Amino acid sequence: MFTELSSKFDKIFNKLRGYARLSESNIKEALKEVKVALLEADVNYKVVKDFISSIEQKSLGQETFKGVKPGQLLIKLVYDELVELLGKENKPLRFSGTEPTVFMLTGLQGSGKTTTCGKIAKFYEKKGKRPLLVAADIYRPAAIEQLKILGKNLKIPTFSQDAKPLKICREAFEHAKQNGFDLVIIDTAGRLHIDEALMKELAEIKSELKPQEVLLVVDGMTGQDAVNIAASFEQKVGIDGVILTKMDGDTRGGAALSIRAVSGKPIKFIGVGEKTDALELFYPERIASRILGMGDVVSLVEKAQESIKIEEAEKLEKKLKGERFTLEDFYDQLQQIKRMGPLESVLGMVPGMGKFKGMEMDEKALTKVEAIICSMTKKEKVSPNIIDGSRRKRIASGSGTSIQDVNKVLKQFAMMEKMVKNFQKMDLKKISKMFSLVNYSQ
Ligand SMILES: Nc1nc2c(ncn2[C@@H]2O[C@H](COP(=O)(O)OP(=O)(O)OP(=O)(O)O)[C@@H](O)[C@H]2O)c(=O)[nH]1
Ligand SMILES: [Mg+2]
Repeated sequence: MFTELSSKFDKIFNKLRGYARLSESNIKEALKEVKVALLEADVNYKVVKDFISSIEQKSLGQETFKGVKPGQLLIKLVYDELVELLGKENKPLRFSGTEPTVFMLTGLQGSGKTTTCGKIAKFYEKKGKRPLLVAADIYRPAAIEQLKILGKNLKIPTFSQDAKPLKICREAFEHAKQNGFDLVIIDTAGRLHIDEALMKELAEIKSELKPQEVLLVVDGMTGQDAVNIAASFEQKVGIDGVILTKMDGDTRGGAALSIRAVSGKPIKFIGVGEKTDALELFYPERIASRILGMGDVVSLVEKAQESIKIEEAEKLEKKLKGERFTLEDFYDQLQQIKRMGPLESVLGMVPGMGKFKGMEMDEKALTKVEAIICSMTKKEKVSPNIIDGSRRKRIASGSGTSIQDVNKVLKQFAMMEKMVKNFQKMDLKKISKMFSLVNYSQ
């Protein structure tokens, strides 16, 4: 399932995995490749366009987290968007409260209606239902026989009659009521293309039997054509959901990824083989993981997103509550702020911090700061004012930097210290909230 798309995604994201930072052009490039991969998988063009622009927007203001590389974060964004596209969550089939429940399966010829009727019957029998299969395809020779054989193999009763489909369905419903069946599954006739007479017949059965679910069975290999099929059936009959079959084959993914977004109809089940138990409830999250093949990365990012807020809030709170603010803390704080988002925008929120505007906060600069701080003695880290000219020279040579670099760090530290003092005067809750560290209103 989705093997081609999966391996393309794998290639695209593997390139990003190693990067410590991602530039805008890295992201753009990767998203362009994602776009091509989706189009090649025959996903509807408009769906692809919206998909990419949504990720682009979200990736702009994205925070980074401890232990999570930007490439991994982008994978998570793509994953979230896939889940959204696939319909977020599984929508269970509806059941009637008192009378027998009716499911009606419709679709083009050979899409897998009859097979899926059997699968669904088995699926719900296992859950304690008493299903009755109804043979309402009187047009294709041997169609009734096919359902009967299927029912016999599954040990599930089949209802058939030498009559028109509407009458068969009506009688089947009565039969179910009389004989304690609580689930009526109607197998309707296939059509090669959208055929007015047959559509009318389906609409009649629907309005008479009032099924809890009218399900459109679509061959998963159809690609984005599935969208047109769904639109026709919706217009002429009205459908509640979609079942995609033959997903075990080498489907490109176009049908699965387009149909929900364009038709608004949820995918409820997928058929994954010819055997009668080859039916799965459709879970968008599982499918997105399968497509991306990166469940590990997704859960890593999710975990980091959860833990970071609590952990950082506790740390910051402790510092602000009165412990001495040292140069080591300074280093920690710089990294924290870096993770919170673009430095300029964070500092822009702090009164009197305009001086920091435009300050570069790249990985290299941080490494320098770290080296400089590491070359100081413990005493110096706590009271940097004792660092005189000769010590500055020693620290510079010890850290492989220049005296100017050391001076710069000490100056930045002094500013940071002032900022912390400002913080201490402010309400702690407000500060944490400002950095979105904890939501105190919860
Ligand atoms: N591999 C695979 N084959 C499937 C799946 N579902 C159905 N098929 C096969 O698709 C073919 C057509 O299935 P049917 O159930 O007869 O399709 P139908 O929609 O009832 O066809 P008509 O009654 O002619 O309109 C059969 O050979 C099935 O075994 C599936 O999920 N995976
Ligand atoms: Mg059939």
